[in-house]
Amino acid sequence: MKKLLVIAAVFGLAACAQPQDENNLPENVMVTGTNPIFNTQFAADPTARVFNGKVYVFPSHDIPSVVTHYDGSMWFCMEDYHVFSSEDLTTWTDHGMIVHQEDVPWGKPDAYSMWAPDCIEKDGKYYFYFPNASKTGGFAVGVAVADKPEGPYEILPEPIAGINGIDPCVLKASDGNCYIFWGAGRCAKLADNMIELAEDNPVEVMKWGEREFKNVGVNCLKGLPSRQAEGPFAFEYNGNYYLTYPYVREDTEVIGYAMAKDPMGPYEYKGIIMAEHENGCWTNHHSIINYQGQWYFFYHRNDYSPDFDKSRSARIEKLYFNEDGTIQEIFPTERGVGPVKATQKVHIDRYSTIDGAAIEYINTDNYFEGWKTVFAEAGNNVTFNELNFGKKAPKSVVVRVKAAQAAELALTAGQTVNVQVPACADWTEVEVAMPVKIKGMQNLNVRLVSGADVEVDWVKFN
Ligand code: FUB
Repeated sequence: MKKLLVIAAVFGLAACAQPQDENNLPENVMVTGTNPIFNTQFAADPTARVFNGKVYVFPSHDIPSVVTHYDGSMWFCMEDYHVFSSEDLTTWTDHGMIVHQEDVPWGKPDAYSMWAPDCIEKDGKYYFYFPNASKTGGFAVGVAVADKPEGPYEILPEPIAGINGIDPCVLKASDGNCYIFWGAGRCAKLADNMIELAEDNPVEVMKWGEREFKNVGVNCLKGLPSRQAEGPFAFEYNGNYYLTYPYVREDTEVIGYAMAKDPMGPYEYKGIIMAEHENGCWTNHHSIINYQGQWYFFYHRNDYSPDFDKSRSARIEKLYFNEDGTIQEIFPTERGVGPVKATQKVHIDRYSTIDGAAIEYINTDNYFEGWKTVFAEAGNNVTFNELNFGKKAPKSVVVRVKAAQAAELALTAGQTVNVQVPACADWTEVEVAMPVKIKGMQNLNVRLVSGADVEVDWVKFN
């Protein structure tokens, strides 16, 4: 990479930036703090759980497709599961692969159908529920058991008898029972051993109301304006049970929800939590947790695969309830949740607000390289909220930039630093001494003051 020494006469100090290694983190650790939350692999259907004071995410793992659908198009392709954890929702550890299709005794070893999973703790054991294509046909739901959320997991020899379907979700209810939901509107009480359905419980006991069959699919609740439901996620809060799920409102999935006073319903449809993805990604699949007093909504979109919506990436937003227990609609953001340290590469293309600037992929041959912010003309700007400068004011700031002509950027986080950018056709790290002391939590605004067609990859304070 080309480096330039930029003399910032105004501040009297300038230096070449050193290569940056994201603070020497181990390979399995990512610092994102923005959406998507994982940048090393695709991660769909993110089921988040809080175990031992940490957030664990059990997603599906999309890989480049070797599977074709009945119409010959490329299809969902998943051969294993990884588990991720974080204490701050900013720094994520990939604990590696926990279950692989070739190790599932009852599953087809080459079906690539390891769809949306869940994990629940009971009496110190972690029960990982996963759907997979069964050797005997159709989908079944298997269980793998571990002593720790990150594994190692032991895969049980048989799937759960009585469940033919996808997308298991287990609700640990305050009545002391666990209920398993799956597929399009099924629910059953789990036996105490967590690996069988309770004997006195038939498989389809969900009091959905009268089912309606239409030529477009199955309606799961009478009066529910849905045509198909999958990916159920049930939880309990404040005396209410919530059944949240994707369904097709028009052409692609939204996330809607219903509420009940009993874990097994009847659930009454309440509305939308998240509308269709604007980019046309057909699926959405989510989970909801309360972590340290804040509710979070995990979901997915095909950010790192804009041309193929079966390769998806996990994202997070904050979720809020109304006083009557209903849920406020959530809108996808790039910024996601959690403060980001100013000493890390701050990818301002994951903005909180944007005015005039445009966001583009850095490398369309490798979308995992992420995005850049393009400032076409003076005045274009973006703001990145919750940037933590800590107690020690940084001495310099580095901007990774390309510029068609010499330009000036203004970086404002309470106080302003002006960065003179030379014309540079290749990515260049321009470092400028800080003329002001910036500390604490700030919102950073980056504005093009003069020049045109300036691209910024990231900003980092040293
Ligand atoms: O990831 C495969 C399937 O796509 C999931 O099981 C569905 O919920 C949808 O997200």
